[in-house]
Amino acid sequence: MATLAPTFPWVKGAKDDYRTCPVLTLKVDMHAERLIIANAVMAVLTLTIGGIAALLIALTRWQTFHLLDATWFYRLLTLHGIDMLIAWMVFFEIAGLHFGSTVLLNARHAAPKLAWLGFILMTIGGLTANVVVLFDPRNTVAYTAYMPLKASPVFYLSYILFAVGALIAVATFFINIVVAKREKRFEGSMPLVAFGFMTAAILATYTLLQGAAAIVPAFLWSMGVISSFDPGIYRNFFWGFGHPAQQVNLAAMISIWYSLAQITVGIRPVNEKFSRLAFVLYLFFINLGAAHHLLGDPGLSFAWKAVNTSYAMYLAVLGSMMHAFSIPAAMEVALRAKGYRKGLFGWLRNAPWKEPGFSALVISIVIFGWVGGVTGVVIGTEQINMLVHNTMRLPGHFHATVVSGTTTAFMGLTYYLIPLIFRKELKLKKWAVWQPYVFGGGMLLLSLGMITSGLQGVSRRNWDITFAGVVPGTVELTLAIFGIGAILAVIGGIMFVTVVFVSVLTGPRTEANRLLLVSGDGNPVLESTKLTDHMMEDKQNQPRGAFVLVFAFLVWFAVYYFTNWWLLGRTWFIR
Ligand code: HEM
Ligand SMILES: [Cu+2]
Repeated sequence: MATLAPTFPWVKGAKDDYRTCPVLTLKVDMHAERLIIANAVMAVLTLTIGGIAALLIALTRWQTFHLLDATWFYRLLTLHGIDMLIAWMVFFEIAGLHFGSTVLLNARHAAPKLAWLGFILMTIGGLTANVVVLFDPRNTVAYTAYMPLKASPVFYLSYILFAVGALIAVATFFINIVVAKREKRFEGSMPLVAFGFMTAAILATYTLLQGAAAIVPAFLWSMGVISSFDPGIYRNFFWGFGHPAQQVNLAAMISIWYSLAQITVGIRPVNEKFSRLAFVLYLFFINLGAAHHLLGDPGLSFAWKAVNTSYAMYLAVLGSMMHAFSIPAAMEVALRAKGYRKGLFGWLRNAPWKEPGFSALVISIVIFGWVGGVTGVVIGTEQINMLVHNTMRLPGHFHATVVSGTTTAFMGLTYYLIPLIFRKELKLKKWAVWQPYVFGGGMLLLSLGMITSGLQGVSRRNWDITFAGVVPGTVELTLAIFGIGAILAVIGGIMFVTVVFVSVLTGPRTEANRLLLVSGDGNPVLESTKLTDHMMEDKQNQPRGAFVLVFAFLVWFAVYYFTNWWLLGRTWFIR
C-alpha cells in the first residue's frame, strides 16, 4: 500500500469509527472489528460443543469402551458434523471475509448492518440446529440428512436460516471490495491473501445456492407440502453444496497459510502470478469433484462418474500442489535470506518452531498434503474408491484435511487475532506453544488409526463394528491408535479454547506492539528483515530443500496410489 490517508474521510461524522493498528500499520474499521470478533467467538463456541461430542463419539467407536448407546451416538454424530464442519468452519470464514475485505485492504466496512443481519441469522440457525438435534429424536439424520430420512421441519429451517445468513455475509464481502476499489484503497489487483478470500467467497456463493436446491425441497417434503423428492437428486444437490463447501475451506485455509508464512517468517511469494493461477484453478475445476461423493450411487453411469472424478478433478488437485510447493519454497527463500543457509535443510532447523503460527502452519501443510491429499485422490478415483467406500478410511481422510489442515490453520491464525483484533494480550503463551503439536499429533494418530481400521473393513458412521461383520479382536490395535489420538486431539482442543477464552476474557485491553507472539524475543532477525528483490534472486537463497521435499511427496503419492490399484487387483482372483 502506498501512502495512507490519515483518516477515513468518507465516514461522515464518525471520526472514531476506525483505529490504526500499530503493528500492521493498517486501518481497522470498528464495525469490521466487532464483526470479526462476534463471528470468531461463535466459531470457537461451536468448536467447543462439537469437541465435546467428538470425545463421546470417539470413545464409542473405540470398541473397547463403546461408551454411548446407539441413539446418543447418532445424535452426537449429527451434532458433531453440524457444529464442526458447518458452524465452526463457516463462522470462522466469515470472520476471515470481513478481515480480508476491510483490514487487509485498509478499507472500511461498507455494509455493517447487512453483515450483522447475516450474523444473527447464522447464530439463530446454528443454535436452533443444536437444540433440535439434541431434543427431538426425529433429527438424528446426520448432518447430510439424506432423503428419505425425514427430519422435523425446524431442522431444515435451521439450515436455511444459517445458509441465508452466510449468503448475506458473503454478499457484504463483495460490496466491501467494490467500494474499496471505488474509493481507491488498493490499486491494480488486490493483495494475494484477499484474492484467496475472494476465491472462497465466489465458491461460497454457488455452494450455498446448490445447498438451497437440496434443503428447500426437503423442507417442503417434511412439512407435507410436496409428497416426494428424488433421493438421487437430493444427493446430487447436497454434494453440489457439500463438496465445494470443502473448497471454500481449502481456499480460506490456503489464504491463511500465506498469512501465517508472512507473519512468522516474513515470506514474499516467489511468484505471485503462479499463486493466483492456482486459486483460479479452484474456481473452475473444483466443483466437478462433487461427483466423488456419488461413486456408490446407482442411477449415474460409469462414464459420468469417471469423467467427473478421475480427470478434471486433478486440475483442482494441481491447484493445491502449486500452493503446497509455492509456500514452503517462499519460506525457504525467506529463511535463507535471513542467513540460515547451511545445507539443504538448515533453514528448516532454524525456523521458529516455538511460534504457534509457524508450527500450526507446518503441521497443517504436512498432514493436509501427505495424509489428506494423498488419501483423497485415491478415494476420489472411481475404481479404487470401491475398496474403501463408506469405510473408516473416509473420516480418516477428512480429519486429515478439514481438521489437521484447516482447523489447525484457523487455530494458528486465531492466536494473532487476539492481539491484533481483540486487542488483548495472549495469555498462557506456553500452552499456545505446545497446542499445535498436541492437537496436530493427536489428529495424525486419529487419522491414521481411522484409515488403517477402514482398511480392515470397519465402516464409517456405525455404532457397532460387529454389526458389519468385523471381528473385534483384529482391529483392536488400529482402533486404539485412533482412540488415543482422539483423546490427545481433544486435549489439544481444550488447550486452544482455554488460551482463547482466558486471553479474551481476562486482562485489560492493550494495543499490540509486535507481530510475533513467542519467538520475537529470541529471534529479532525474523521480525526485522524485509526481503529485497536482490535477496529473492540470490543464488544462495534458492529453495533447494523445498524441491527435495516436493519430490519426496510425489514419490509417496505414487506409491500410495499404485498400492491401492494393486490391492484392487487382488480383490478378484482369476483362475
Ligand atoms: C478432537 C477433535 C475430533 C475428534 C476426536 C473427532 C472424532 C470423530 C469421530 C469419532 C467421528 C465419527 C466417525 C464415524 O463413526 O464415521 C467423526 C466424524 C466427523 N467429524 Fe470429527 N473429530 C474431531 C474434530 C473434527 C473437526 C474439527 C471437524 C470439522 C472441521 C470434524 C468433522 C467431522 C465430520 C464432518 C464427521 C462426519 C460426520 C458424519 O459422518 O455424519 N471433526 N469425528
Ligand atoms: Cu468432496
